[in-house]
Amino acid sequence: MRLAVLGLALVLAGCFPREGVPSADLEPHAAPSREVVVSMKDFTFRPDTLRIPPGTAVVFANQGRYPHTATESGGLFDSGVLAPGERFRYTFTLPREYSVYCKLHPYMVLHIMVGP
Ligand SMILES: [Cu+2]
Repeated sequence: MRLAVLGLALVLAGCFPREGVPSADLEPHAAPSREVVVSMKDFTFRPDTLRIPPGTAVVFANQGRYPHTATESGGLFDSGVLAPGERFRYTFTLPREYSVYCKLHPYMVLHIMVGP
């Protein structure tokens, strides 16, 4: 029991800034960043529908065994060919609906709704 209390105290102590080191004031206006991973595997985007707040970064991760692309249908972005294991990241800022597909397998489609 005493060890557990000591452990907790150490964990709590680690949460407080060290003397002389600025902490939370470094970036007072920075919004918390958010990231969502979409996997490209078995010829589908997973998940295939996303609802995210503006400012969210989506990481398209090819976790399959074949190359894929993450291409926005309106030409906003195109990952180029992603080999297995490669990733592409895009931050969605404008609130609207987006359609992302794979150029190599156009039946692979992902719908993204950016909004509150
Ligand atoms: Cu593909």
